[in-house]
Amino acid sequence: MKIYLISDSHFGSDRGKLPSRKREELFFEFLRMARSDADLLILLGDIFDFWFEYKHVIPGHYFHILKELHDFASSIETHFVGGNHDLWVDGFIESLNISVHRESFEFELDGRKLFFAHGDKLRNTDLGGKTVRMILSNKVSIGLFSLIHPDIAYEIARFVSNASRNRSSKEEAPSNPMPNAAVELFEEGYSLVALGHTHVPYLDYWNDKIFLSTGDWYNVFNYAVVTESEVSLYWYLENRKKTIKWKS
Ligand SMILES: [Mn+2]
Repeated sequence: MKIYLISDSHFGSDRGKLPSRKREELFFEFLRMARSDADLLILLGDIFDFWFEYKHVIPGHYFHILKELHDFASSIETHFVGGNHDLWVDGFIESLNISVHRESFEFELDGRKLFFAHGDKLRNTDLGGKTVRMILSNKVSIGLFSLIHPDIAYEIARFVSNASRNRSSKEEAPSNPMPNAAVELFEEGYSLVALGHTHVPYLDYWNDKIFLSTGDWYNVFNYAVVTESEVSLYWYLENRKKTIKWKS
């Protein structure tokens, strides 16, 4: 069994290492590769720099991504875990055959309990990131936000989201890439804790357990693969990877 993971592509934002359209093309390449190899794909948050669902409107600039994801999900089981930029989903993503998890996703592989979340809630996140999640998780603000014309709403979101990203890249360059909350999860019995959000790729042991930070598809271009025997973190553009084997 091969579980593929990818996070933090922030599609729609042109502030990454490459413009969004170029990152999307690379992502489609990645999907084609994963299609012939993966048994399961987990989109671990902040795939979209901003995602908001209206009753009658879907954002046109995401059309190609949505189409590719729909095609992919029709043959490979696909899960979407909400990030702080894209947790407001209300049926449309599900209509693409993708399972949606607002907070986290758990999976059992070969008797091991695996925990997947975007991770912003497990860290002391910056104010901007919190603001976006707050807007996107509160029923009243969602209701109010949905009254704004979508073109204006997406401009507001772009502004807030840029502010959030700038601040997180300054504040969150984590000297310790593993948040304390991960230790609690390990102590609860999880063998793997996999998080996104920091944009810092990291894979290492915590005692006999494994902590994975999925990096990003924004500046570094990472993805990860979990199997019954090992966990690998890939640097797609550099054609390199780090692999560690399960200890127990
Ligand atoms: Mn994030």
